[in-house]
Amino acid sequence: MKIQNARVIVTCPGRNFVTLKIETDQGVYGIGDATLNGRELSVVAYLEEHVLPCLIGMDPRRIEDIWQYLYRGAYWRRGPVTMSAVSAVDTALWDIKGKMAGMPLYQLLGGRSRESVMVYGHANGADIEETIDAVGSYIAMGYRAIRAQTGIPGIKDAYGVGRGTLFYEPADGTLPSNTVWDTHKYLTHVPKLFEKLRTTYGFDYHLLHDGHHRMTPIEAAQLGKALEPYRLFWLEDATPAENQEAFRLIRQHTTTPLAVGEIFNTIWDAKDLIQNQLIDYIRTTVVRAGGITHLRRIADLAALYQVRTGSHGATDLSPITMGAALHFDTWVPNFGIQEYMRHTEETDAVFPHDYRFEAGALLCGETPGHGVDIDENLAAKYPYKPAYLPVARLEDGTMWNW
Ligand code: GCO
Ligand code: MG
Repeated sequence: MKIQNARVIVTCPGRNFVTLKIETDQGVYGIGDATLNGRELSVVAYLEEHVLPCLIGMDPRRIEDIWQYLYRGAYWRRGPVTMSAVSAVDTALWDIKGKMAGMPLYQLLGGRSRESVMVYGHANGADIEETIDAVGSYIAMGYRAIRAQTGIPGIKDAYGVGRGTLFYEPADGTLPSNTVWDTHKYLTHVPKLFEKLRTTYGFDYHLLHDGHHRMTPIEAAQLGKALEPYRLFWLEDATPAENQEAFRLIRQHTTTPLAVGEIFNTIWDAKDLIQNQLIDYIRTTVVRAGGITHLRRIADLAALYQVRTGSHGATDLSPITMGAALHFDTWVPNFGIQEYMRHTEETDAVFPHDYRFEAGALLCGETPGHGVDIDENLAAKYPYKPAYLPVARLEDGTMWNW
């Protein structure tokens, strides 16, 4: 069996998605997500110029060997562009293997560990009252876990608050837009949101919050401590994790569970965090961290230290990543939760899939492979449009983390 053809499809049904399609000499094909928000075309070039020519003629059944070939063989390891490309190849090959075996992906991984995958949705509002209402509407939709973000008085365009509620995710403009940040104002305001949420809805629902890399370790420690009475499921990206040791300081001061890793590419980004038990949830996902093959290694390391998974599932990852992640989640023994920011109807139409939402959970389907396809004719109707995430500056103009 040989890889006969491999090509990249770029489509923008509301936002940009990069898809790799690998075709075999036996008529079976597989698809993988290669989307890197705001840097999409760099992965297209990496795949087209440097990866796809090597794949032609290879045996698509040799997933592990091809992974090692692309990782070790490149000499230049890791990094978001490389690893998004490796992930796309790996995901497409697992899709092919599933189709060849006539089995859904989770069966190939070792079978079902749970009946459904608990997800969390995104509730946000311009102020506390709006966020409270948004959480209420997620509860009405059946969610059992909800991430809550709110606008902060005195901060224009705070992270996590924006146009529309269900499909929120800012990536607009041909150049990044500017936002302003002030951690002092944020730290004063956010505990009030969670106090109000618990008074309104009680403790039967899981609440989550994303700090989006804005705080220093000691500020994150203060927030974690202030939120303890409201028993969060997790506080995410409390501080940037380039220095994994930074989490030790947060950990020393608070029992609020910590999650990090949506921007990690490999097990090395998470190794110290996991081995020193500095986090509770690891957020790596299929498209960012080397596909199913590498994600499994990260999850297995995490399991040794009672760290659970909580895969990134924002709308800048295509339904292919969501589909593959759900098979992974259905199998992985140390599953925690799965993020689920809904894709728009246009996106869902371009990527027909068999997963479905039910009672606060997602269920992967039984279609062989990962269960997600691409309608290429429809995809062609939505050409690529440059779109960037915003940037953030402090009030005095200093560049900060968005
Ligand atoms: C999350 C995230 C995302 C990111 C986005 C960047 O927790 O869902 O932080 O919303 O901002 O994926 O492209
Ligand atoms: Mg996040």
